[in-house]
Amino acid sequence: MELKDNRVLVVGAGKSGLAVARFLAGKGSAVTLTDTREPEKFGSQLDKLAEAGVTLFLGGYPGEIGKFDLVVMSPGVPLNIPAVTGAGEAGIPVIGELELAYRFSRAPIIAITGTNGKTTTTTLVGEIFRDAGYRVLVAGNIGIPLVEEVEAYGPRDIIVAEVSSFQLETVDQFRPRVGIILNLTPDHLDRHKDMEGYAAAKGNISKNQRKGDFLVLNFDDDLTRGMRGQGQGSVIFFSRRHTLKEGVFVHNQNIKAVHAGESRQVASTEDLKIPGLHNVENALAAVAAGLVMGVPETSMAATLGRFAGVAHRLEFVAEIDGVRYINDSKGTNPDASIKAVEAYRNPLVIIAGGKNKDNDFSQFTSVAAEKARAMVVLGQCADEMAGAAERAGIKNILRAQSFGDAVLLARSAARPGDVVLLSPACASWDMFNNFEERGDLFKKIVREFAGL
Ligand code: UMA
Repeated sequence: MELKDNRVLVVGAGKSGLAVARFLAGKGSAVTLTDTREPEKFGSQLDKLAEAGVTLFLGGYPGEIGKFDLVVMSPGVPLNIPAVTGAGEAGIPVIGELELAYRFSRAPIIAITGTNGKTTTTTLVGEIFRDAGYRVLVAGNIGIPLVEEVEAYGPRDIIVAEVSSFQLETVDQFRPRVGIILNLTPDHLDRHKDMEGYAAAKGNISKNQRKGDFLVLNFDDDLTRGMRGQGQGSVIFFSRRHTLKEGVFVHNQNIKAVHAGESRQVASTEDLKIPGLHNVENALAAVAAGLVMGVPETSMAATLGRFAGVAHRLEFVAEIDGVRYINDSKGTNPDASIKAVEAYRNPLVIIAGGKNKDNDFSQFTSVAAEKARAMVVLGQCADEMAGAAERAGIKNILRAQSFGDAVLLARSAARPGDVVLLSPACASWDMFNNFEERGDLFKKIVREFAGL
């Protein structure tokens, strides 16, 4: 990809856009970085970029798209903003950071998408390959823009990339050696309009795959089971519920892998440290990736036996007066939060609410009603969440005025033996910059309770 002296518009100056601007400036492009945020919101963060010759256009977008040769979008910026809608007509390519990074990658890529479980599976796959002796880059939607590190990894290394539907919407040639689609349930419908649009974006993970590549799909999920038709990669199914002729599945509480005429027993599901049935599925998908890349099953078994999960996903924070506090701030949609609720047997005090992404909460609240001693609602969609909780029969619904208030209310509602579960079923963007900030504040408050 020729970048020298190319005039590139980078849209969005968050993690992704900043990394792209730096990368392109390093390649000698004439970069304009634009963002709707006003300059004063950035502090001194952009000074270095300006010094490196990047033109900043903040507080709005430049009007004239025709003066650019390429547009690189940040994943969080919708593709229909007026500033870039003319690009297609003018023959100016519009790509995202994932595509740009791909063009400079030399290591095989294992790309992981799905509505839920992406971060856990990506981290676990990274650990599987690290334990097997590979040099591994774990990056992407997980928080490290791929473009930042991609050139430091060669053909003998492995790149494990968490990829979101937003990132997959702007790929062109992106071709992972192994693509994984974990599951598909409604999410980001405010951006993708409907499930069809959302599934189409996810499906882009496999569209350029060729013979010798693999597409790992969840056999138990009606939507992903049907996604086998795209691209030329071989499909490897995983299943928690069915015994498969070929693929990775659970049989008598054992993870079994049947591939290329060989049957292997990998590990017992009892040995998994990560809680919940959804995490069994994540483990199956990770094993499938290891299997097709030739990682020995003994090595995978060792990794599965010690991997304890990731921050903000069913993360244990502290036990105070017999009450366990769990940070599941990464529960940013109803389906993720349903899985969180299902992972516990104890009575729960659930903290939920935030920015709704056009989701319906009724299924979440009816699953929650089976275990909820109380639900604390907060954020922009507090009324909607409270309404759904009431209809589902949750008796004790508490309204929080602030995030700190929510944690205090949860603490006073909980009894010894209960679990206080922060799993909002919503994005954090009404009160925080991201779910990490929300989870970090939760942990800070809980640790203060505990005097830690
Ligand atoms: N902005 C605009 N115009 C808009 C919208 C945003 O100018 O219409 C600007 C904002 O003012 C802000 C910047 O764009 O300055 C933010 O860009 P971004 O939303 O793309 O966020 P980044 O900080 O670049 O982080 C992105 C991913 N964010 C999103 O997809 C929303 C991060 O995923 C990812 O870790 C990071 O790139 C590195 O690759 C986070 C996420 O929430 C974890 N992902 C969603 C999810 O997992 O559900 C998809």
